[in-house]
Amino acid sequence: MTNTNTVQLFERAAGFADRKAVFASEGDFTYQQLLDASGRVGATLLDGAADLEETRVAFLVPPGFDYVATQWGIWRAGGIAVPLAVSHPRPELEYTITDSDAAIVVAHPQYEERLRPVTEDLNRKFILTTDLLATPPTELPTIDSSRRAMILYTSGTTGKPKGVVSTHDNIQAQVTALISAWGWRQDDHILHVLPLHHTHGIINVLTCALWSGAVCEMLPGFKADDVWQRFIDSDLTLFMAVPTIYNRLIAAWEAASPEEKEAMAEACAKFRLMVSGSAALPVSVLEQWEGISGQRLLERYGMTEIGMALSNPLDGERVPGFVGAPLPAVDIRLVDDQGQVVTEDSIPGEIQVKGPNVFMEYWRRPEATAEAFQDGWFQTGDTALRENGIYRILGRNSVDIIKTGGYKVSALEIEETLRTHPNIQECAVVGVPDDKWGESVCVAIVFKHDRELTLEELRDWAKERLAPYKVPSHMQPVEDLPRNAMGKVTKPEVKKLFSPPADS
Ligand code: MCA
Ligand code: AMP
Repeated sequence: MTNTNTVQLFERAAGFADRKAVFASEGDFTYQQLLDASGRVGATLLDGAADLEETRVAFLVPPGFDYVATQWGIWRAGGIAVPLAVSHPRPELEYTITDSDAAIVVAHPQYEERLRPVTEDLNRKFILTTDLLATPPTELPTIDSSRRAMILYTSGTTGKPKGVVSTHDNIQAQVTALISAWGWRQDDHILHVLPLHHTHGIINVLTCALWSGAVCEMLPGFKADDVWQRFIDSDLTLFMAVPTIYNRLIAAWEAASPEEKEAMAEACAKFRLMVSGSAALPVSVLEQWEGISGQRLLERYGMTEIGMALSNPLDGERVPGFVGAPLPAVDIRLVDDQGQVVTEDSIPGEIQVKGPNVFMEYWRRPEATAEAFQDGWFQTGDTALRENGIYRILGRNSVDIIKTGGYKVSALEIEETLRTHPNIQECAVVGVPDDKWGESVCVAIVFKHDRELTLEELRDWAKERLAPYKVPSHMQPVEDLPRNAMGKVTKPEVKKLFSPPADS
């Protein structure tokens, strides 16, 4: 791992002082304002201490200037940033705060009512962003870049989400690979519409922009009509999103008048790059988008544990259905079922990754961390093949990992929660191909005698316990779950119950 010793993001920001950094609903802010505000945040968090010494600070702040000032303030005070998701219900927030063992919880006033009671019950220090920004800046510690910087929660094949710990060096490596591959520069201006508790929104969009001295224009969330309006009205050069978002933009374009369509196409012409990732981009979507916008989407492949690993080129051919070649400083190998490294073209193998971009550990899970590596290579669980140096993703090793709307969710985690419903005897969750979401979460349920639920009742109950993207979209009541001779539920058979999806 490279050790550059200091966190360059802030040193670089001082060099862009008077340039605009963030455009948000609260206003426009320069890099100097970001440095000043994050200095105040850091001072409040330190509360007289010299260094937070990797204290976890969880924060629930909507996309905008306060989010960035809080994140930077945590980092500058020597803390570990644990972003909470604005869409999460109480049990998910509680899990993240508890598992990360966050001593401090920060909330924007709009989430005070939601978060203060949780924080008080858990006996953590609660601070509002308005109070964070009120303290005058003090001297901040020098942070060695090999230190832990961030914990992001990601679903895996076992139960509850795990905290992925990245150091400042990891973040720097992930960012600089993208800066060089995608030619980020000071005069870039990106529209940010992604959630800010995952790598795509935090690293690829926000941190790359701020590393470059560019403008990050942040919307409160994704709404297709608002995005098209920003495309038309703003001087954007870059856009990055998941396939579901491109689908939604296509649907909005289809519903527009001929004059509006003309303005939309004209707006797209000014972009220098549009990127898709987090889930497989169907070739039909790539083609439709190219027809509408004149932009061939650059598809890339990544994972929370590694940042981005493979990317189509900025210049040169972007082959539909392929995710391109390894990014700078990222080593990739494919390993077959027998554990042999694949050297020939067109033979499938698991993608394994090595490099300074690869995360440090799963938070307080040394066994899971050890299991995730083979001879120092991180095992992604994704299968791919290589043709002429470029890679095509074929799928995942585990049927229990579902990608929906760009979010990774665990079938087992959802099953565990649903089984706590008093009417549910047994259940099996699967991901089923879906035009809108990539995959949709489907559940087969054996109800306790005479205690059936409607899909709506099930969803209402589940929404109080699970993130909205984990809540099943389709449900199939069954007498028994399909099982093999060993008594294990056969997920491929469960999937068949949903083709075409059955809403009951
Ligand atoms: C939301 N809903 C869903 C889903 N999500 N229904 C089925 N499947 C889903 N996945 C439902 C909600 O329950 C709600 O239902 C209604 O849709 C609206 O919810 P809302 O939260 O407003 O959804 P949305 O705003 O329309 O969300 C669509 C979205 C969002 C904008 C595409 O899913 C999104 O931002 N996705 C990006 C995720 C992302 O950034 N992933 C990167 C992970 P009701 O109306 O009944 O209440 S990082 C990663 O993967 C790696 C590193 C990488 O390679 O990037
Ligand atoms: P996450 O754990 O949320 O970071 O999601 C990472 C997973 O998203 C990867 O392991 C892949 O399964 C999937 N993924 C990311 N980018 C792509 C892509 N371009 N094509 C197919 N799958 C992708």
